[in-house]
Amino acid sequence: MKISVIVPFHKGVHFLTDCLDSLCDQMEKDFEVLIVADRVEENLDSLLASYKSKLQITKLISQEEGVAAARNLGKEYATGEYIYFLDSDDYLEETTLEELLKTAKSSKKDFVYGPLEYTWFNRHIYHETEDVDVQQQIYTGSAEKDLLTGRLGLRRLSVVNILIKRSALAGIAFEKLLRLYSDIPVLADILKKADNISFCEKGIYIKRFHNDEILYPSLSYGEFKDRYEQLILAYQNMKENHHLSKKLKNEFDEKLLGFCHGIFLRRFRQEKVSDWKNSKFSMFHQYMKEIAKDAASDKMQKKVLEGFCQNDYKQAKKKINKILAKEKIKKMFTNRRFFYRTINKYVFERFSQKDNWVVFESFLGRNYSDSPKYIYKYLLEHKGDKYRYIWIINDTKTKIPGNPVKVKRFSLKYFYYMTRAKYWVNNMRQPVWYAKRDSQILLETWHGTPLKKLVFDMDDVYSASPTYKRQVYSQSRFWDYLVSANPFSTDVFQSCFLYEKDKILESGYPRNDILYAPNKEEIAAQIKKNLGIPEDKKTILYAPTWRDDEFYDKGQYKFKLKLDLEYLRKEIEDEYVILLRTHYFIADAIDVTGMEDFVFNVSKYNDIAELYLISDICITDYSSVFFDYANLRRPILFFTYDLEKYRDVLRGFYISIEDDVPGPLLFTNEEIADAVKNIDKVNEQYAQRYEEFYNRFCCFDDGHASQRVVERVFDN
Ligand code: C2G
Repeated sequence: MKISVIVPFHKGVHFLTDCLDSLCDQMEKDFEVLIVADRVEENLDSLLASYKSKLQITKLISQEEGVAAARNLGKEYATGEYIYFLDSDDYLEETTLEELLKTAKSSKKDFVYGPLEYTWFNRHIYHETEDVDVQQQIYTGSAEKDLLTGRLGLRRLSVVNILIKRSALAGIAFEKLLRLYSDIPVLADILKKADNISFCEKGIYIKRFHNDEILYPSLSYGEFKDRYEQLILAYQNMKENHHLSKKLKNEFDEKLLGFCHGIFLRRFRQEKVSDWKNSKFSMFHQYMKEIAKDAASDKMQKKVLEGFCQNDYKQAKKKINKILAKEKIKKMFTNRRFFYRTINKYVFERFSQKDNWVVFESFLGRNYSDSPKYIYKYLLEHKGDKYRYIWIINDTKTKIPGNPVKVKRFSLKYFYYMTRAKYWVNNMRQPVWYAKRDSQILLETWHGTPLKKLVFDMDDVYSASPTYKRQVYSQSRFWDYLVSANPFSTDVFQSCFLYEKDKILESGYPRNDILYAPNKEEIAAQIKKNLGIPEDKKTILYAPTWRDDEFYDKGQYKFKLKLDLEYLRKEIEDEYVILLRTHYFIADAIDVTGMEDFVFNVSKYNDIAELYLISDICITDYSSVFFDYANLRRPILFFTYDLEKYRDVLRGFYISIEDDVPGPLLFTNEEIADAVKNIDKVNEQYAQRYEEFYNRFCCFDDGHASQRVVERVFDN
């Protein structure tokens, strides 16, 4: 046996699948895989069984916790001439093992290492997508530089991707006490044999960052509360048992100082608990004393270091406050939002809370719409003056009944009202940095029954920032109530937001109340009139969603209209007009000049629910629009010209779009014209499915959702 690949495994079979697939695809075939299971709760055995015919796998069960013990156990059972550490969340190029082995043979060295590439993505996206973000480090061929000082920070020091002669590892073991940094002393031992190490440029290893630090935190980047204590342990261990090279000492110094500095700023200064001021401060003092002065990268770090060295908490705090105050003042004059936030913190937060103030926000202040609008209307009608109402609306000229206070999002007034109001009603996520106070109540209505997979149900987040999952997690912890439109949403919200069931309001969507209004015909006639739509024409609403991969900038998405308006005009203009409604993320304005009598661009229209009411047919795609529209029991057509890409590459759906949706999937303009002309036939064909869909997704809505929400949240 040439190589023993040791893979410690604790959590995340989806990661491990990528890892094992990449082992199956190795050009080099002479290796065994030792999977060391460390407190595994998932079904590892069935996964391993599926690789039985492709890989020579042995499963070992670690009796002790942690990666160090797992690697030691793997090493004990290894029979290969070489040992190779691979982490279960990472994967290899097809030629990695082959190349490393080639170099080992030609150089006759006991240790051969290759480069690491860092990515946020799974193997599929990494290999298939051209613009996938990959981070690389420059490799020089000098082992100490490449494995130690060249890697950005201690977190990246790792024994993975080093092919090691098993005999050369005799006497070297991972220290089990070092939960987060056990690689470092082993690396230090390896580096002592610097002239026995060789570099193989083509032996590439793909190290995967985790975009889900909540369910699957990685050891190196997860948020571990005791990271700095772990660092100190590693520091001690290195000092006592290993020779600490000057470079490594500097690296430790900088890291240790960085950590202490960060902790000092956040914890020591804020917390009233004296533990941090006394015993912990002194504990850090001991280690900081040994840190070289030049490890401090700026003035503030220097002061922190001095404070720690003198073991004088008060002095350190005073000096730092002075520097911080100066920095803050400078920032206040250059960054308006920061200025407002500072005023908010030092002024507004001191004012009393107003128990009868309610702040509403819909689609980030873009319009007066969606469930917040209908909850507001209900409150206004039934509670009137009992509450003071505030709308966050970027166009403050928007007409809103009841004369509420209107404020622009992130204006000074916004902070004033948000901080003082007891209630926040929102249909999207609130800013990450705006922490709600315990006494405030955040009613999250969300903005659609989920079709596209969301947050924790998404494997890789293609378009969002890699820290998206962590952000949504912390934001959703502040939601006191979450509105659900159907039992299906209730289930999904529990998994996609990791949200508790008893805080979910199974009320139906307030925004759909209008679809059940007794006078909806009258309302519709009025809306049609306001929009100038000829009375004798029927209307088709085209409301597509956005595409994750087509954008200019954050939140600024492109949209290329695939609906052939000229063609449709020829085919259906006698009977119909089209209402064109792009998603609120779309920045492109669609030009309908010359077609004003056939196409009405209603992309800027405040409330899509009103547009549903005046439409005889709805055409959409992967938008949650159809869940709401189905309440009207009117025909829905799906223009899914890019179905495969959207479903398989960009998102993944919760339901089967082929089998569950209440209308036909259409791929060309001809099919659309045909379906519209034969709409009765379509209705007949889909009657049964529509019924099932309606019962499944529209079962809570009955025109009284706002009332149920208000009773639960405000009357409680
Ligand atoms: N919407 C709209 N116009 C469109 C598309 C959508 O006004 N052309 C509104 C609808 O109210 C819809 C909501 O925006 O329900 C959300 O739009 P989706 O297309 O479903 O997409 P997304 O913003 O990604 O939200 O759980 C729901 C999801 O998060 C979907």
